[in-house]
Amino acid sequence: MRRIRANAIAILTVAWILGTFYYLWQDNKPHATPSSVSQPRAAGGRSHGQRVSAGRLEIHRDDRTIPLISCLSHRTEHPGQVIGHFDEKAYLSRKQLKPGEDPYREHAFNLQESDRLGSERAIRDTRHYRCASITFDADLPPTSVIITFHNEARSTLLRTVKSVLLRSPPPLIQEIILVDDFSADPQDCQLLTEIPKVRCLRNGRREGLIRSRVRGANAASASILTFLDSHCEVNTDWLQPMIQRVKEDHTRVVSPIIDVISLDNFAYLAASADLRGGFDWSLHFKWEQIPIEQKMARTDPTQPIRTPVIAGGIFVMDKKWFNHLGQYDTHMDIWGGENFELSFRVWMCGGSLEILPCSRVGHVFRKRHPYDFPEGNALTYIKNTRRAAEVWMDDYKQYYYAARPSAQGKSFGSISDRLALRRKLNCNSFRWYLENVYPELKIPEQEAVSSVLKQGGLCFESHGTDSVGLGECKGSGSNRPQSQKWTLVEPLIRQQDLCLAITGFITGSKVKLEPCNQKEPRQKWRPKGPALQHMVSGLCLDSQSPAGPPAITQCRPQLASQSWEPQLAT
Ligand code: UD2
Ligand code: MN
Repeated sequence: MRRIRANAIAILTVAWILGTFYYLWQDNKPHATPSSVSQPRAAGGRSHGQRVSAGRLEIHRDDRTIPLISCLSHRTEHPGQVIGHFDEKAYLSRKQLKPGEDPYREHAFNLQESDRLGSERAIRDTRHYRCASITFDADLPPTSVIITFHNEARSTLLRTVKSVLLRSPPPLIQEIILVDDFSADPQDCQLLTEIPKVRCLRNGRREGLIRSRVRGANAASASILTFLDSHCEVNTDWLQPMIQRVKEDHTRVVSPIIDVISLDNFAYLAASADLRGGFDWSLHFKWEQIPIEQKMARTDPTQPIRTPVIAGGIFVMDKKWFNHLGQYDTHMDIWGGENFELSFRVWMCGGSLEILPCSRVGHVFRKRHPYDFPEGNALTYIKNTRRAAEVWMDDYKQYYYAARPSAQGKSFGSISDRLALRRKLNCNSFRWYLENVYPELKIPEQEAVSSVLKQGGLCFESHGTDSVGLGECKGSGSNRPQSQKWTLVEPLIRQQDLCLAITGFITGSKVKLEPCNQKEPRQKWRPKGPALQHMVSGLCLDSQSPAGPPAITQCRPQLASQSWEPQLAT
């Protein structure tokens, strides 16, 4: 009896050991392929498929199951629901590159590569790792996405639209408004309306991107506007940071970091996170490093970057604020300059511009325009930037004209409605903008040519650090002493850092040298024939007599004592 019991225990022990081994062996078998994941197995309710769908997970399997779930939810939930049953193959196949055709000709990027990529490729999440842990309000408002285009390639346009639908939380996308700016084929736009949320507006004639965007904005039904170019790919969680910032303060106009999609092979490349938008006096946009003091102060790489201007194509703005600030200058044509006009207006009229490092959008930057400009590229850019300069830059527009002499005399239409807008909005001056937003933009040093101021055979000269008088002319060219070299850059008569100033505003007041200050009324002069007139008192520089100390007296330019003949000193 005892023997039978011992045998039974031994058999049970062996069975238990064998059972355990079998169990572990089953568990270590390679995973089923995703296609077999949904096929439940009967035994013991331990099918992989049931684990995923019913969520009955065993702790020691978690690390393997979680990526499977996220992959599944991405693959099966998203495309079907947000893209619908759009016949993508048919859409793309109607516009294929013909054998031997130059793939760059029509769009100024490699169309062959773009077509080959498909519309749903994965791209690298280029954000700083800390961005992934930022949370957003649960009740962010939805946005209308506005994409204007003229003869865009179908594959890039479709990828732009699909990336928006696939990489945005669906409730945040109210609609995608495509504004077809009179492209050759109306179907490029029209066919895309089969995709849920996509609307298409077609211009009856070519309007340019500025008026097209205004049309899109007017048609938008959401309270927040999001503008995109037609050859973009938005990246992970691109939208929430922008909507969050605008929700917190409707006067903020925000843009993402714009990553680079190679125009040759369509590789998605991360852009530097230390850049902001800047420009030179010719109103040429450029990316520039954040000023060093600001860089040092940035302890949190997820924080917004204040930017003097935006690149122009990709930004989010409250719709009411867009309308309140006067939308865009709709007398600007085709392309260019509207980003300066918008940027100056936003800053000068009470808003701000930011780049948000936790929002990333890729864009195909091109080297040339693939489309025509009915009035010519250069003239259009000049017209648009001239309008921006004339309306917003006050006296500083002189530096724009100095940097772009060809702009003078070119027509730019009437700006009275924009000037009225500026008055109505009670905007700050351009000087305020330079001092508060873009102090790094330096006022150009005007060509400083040094001259001698001759009177009779004598030369106007400095004595010591502050007094002046007439003296025998000495040397010539580079041998001439510094004390006899003057630079006349209106309104200053300058010798190095010292400037000629009057000591009183009445006739007979003596003149002297003092540290230059452009704003000091006592230092302001202008030429009046051969004489030099003090601008505020209206009196003229007079040597009185060769021996007497110079002073200001009533202007009589015919007097020898008031006649100064500037001659080049070098
Ligand atoms: C940049 C901006 C662009 C715009 C421009 C200055 C980015 C990424 N891009 O130039 O949005 O602010 O600077 O004006 O910041 N388009 C039309 N009608 C036209 C011409 C163009 O709808 O007559 C469309 C075009 O298809 C594209 C968008 O406007 O979707 C911008 O044109 P672009 O891509 O040639 O400009 P880009 O990126 O060189
Ligand atoms: Mn573009």
